[in-house]
Amino acid sequence: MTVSDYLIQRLSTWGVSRVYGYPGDGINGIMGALERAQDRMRFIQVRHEEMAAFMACAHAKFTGEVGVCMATSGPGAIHLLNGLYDAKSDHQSVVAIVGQSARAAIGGDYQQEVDLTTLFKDVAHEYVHQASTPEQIRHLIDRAVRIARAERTVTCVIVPNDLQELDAVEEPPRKHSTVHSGAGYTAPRVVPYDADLRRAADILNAGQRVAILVGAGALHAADEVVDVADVLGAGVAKALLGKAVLADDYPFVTGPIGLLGSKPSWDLMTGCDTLLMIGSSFPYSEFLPEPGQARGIQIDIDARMLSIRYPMELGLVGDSRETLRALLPLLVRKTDRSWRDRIEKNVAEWWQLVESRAMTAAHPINPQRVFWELSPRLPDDCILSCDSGSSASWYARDLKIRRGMKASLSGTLATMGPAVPYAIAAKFCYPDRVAIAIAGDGAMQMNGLNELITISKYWKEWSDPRLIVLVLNNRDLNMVTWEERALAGDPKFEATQDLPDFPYANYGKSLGLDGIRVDDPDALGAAWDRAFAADRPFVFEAMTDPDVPPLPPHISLEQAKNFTSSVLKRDVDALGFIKDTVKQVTARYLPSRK
Ligand SMILES: Cc1ncc(C[n+]2csc(CCOP(=O)(O)OP(=O)(O)O)c2C)c(N)n1
Ligand SMILES: [Mg+2]
Repeated sequence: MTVSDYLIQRLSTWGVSRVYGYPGDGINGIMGALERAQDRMRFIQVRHEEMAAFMACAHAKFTGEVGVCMATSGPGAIHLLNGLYDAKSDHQSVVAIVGQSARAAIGGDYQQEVDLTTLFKDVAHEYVHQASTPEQIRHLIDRAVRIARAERTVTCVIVPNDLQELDAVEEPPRKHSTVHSGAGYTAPRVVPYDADLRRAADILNAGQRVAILVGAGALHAADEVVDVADVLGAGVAKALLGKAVLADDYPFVTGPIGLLGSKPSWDLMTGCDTLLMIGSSFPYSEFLPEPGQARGIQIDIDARMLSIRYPMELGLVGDSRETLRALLPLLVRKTDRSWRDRIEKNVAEWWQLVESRAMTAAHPINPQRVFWELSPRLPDDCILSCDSGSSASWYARDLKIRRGMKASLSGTLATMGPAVPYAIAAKFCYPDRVAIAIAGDGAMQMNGLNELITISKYWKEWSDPRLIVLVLNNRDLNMVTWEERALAGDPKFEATQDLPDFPYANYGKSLGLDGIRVDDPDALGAAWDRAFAADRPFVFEAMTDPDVPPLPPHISLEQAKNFTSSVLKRDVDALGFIKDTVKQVTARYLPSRK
């Protein structure tokens, strides 16, 4: 058995059965071991190492297990970085295993030699080590996996290529200066002390207008959030990564918050006197209550994330489900339901507004309509992934998620590129569930198109072959175009923003997938039906209008003035914009803090 065989064996001992990666001579030894271990370990070949890191991240997000990615030394390792930062930023357990030049060459500016310990020192700062002897492999793997799981973070093991071929040492000799590690991790039950739960209950019981904000840390606590919201007569807003915490058909769920948020979430936060934040690090404080307006309580498994967005009166370190369960018996049911009634009325009005916006004519297709038609057609247990761009606004606002679905995106890093690789990882984790990737044309041109090749390589092995890639073909880096208009008051700069057209659906077909290009809004419903009835992955290309503003409901008057003046004065798309979307930019669309 070689060091590489043992490394793979140790990963299997930890329950890892799939790695996402790309080969190279810096990891030839490990690739050889993978060939010998095919019955236990599956290698998923991507087009670019960043995609392997995205997939490992999505694997962790969708399964709760550790995700593992592999890359060769030098360029391969460097390519992993953005995907690893995505995982780190969203607190996902990912282990990266990368090659390195031979031990004898290190320090010699050797071919493909990069100081990888330093390169990964930020993204994997909780644990990054380079092996120099076979005895280390056991504890390097044990510690990398355990620390990634326990700290919900990224770790990295660097293995020089000559070391990979040496004889394995499974059990270091029992003598001075050796390390004797074991495998296995059990998550603890983390609940605050009773006295602190009581303090939290006192604050919540004293409040008359309670707002709840949930994030990814509450994904396993749906029932408890519903019960607490019911007792407290509260509304619940969802940070982007917490979209799947609660179904959108609850009348008290105000939906997304922030730049991609909803009006009822804005009203919830500006009107509350008590804020209960659960498992979220939602970054934009200006969408939370003003400091002093509300008494704040936060529950998070990680003390580092407490009281950084709002000065909380009480921060509780705890698992969201366990903590809410322990809190519930201490809460007194609010008899005055007027706050809750107001929230529910706002939510009902909001959904009408969302629908009417979706049905507003645009050229050729209003992107909101694409999502509006999709929502009722979503299969019960589908898995959604979304990219960064205007697509994320419509995903956040228009898509009605239901119980049993999973959904994720790059929440904190907000990088372009994850939608398609996340969906591919979802298909490997749950081959019997439909995956839907939602991406802009910019994201497709950046990397999604290449990953269609990965889909074409693997789809026949999935028990349900359906993976739908929705492409919003607006020939624009639209989210940024709108940010420039609204936030900076600048007109669209075509040199930076315009994208070339590309036949996404036809390209998918050329790869043996199915697809359709839709440019008629009334054809959307039938097109979705076709995509869901397909016997293979499907590229759904919607020709969407870049002049529909994906901007937030809270835009201040100053920003509104900026954008209207830029649009009016200099913007080449201004005429189309004014003609087609002036209906949407109404006073209702632009509430400002009084
Ligand atoms: C790697 C990376 N580069 C740049 C950005 C900045 N950015 C955010 S959204 C966006 C536009 C995305 O365009 P597209 O994919 O076409 O989606 P659209 O907004 O047009 O729907 C850009 C450039 C980013 N978030 N990540
Ligand atoms: Mg675009």
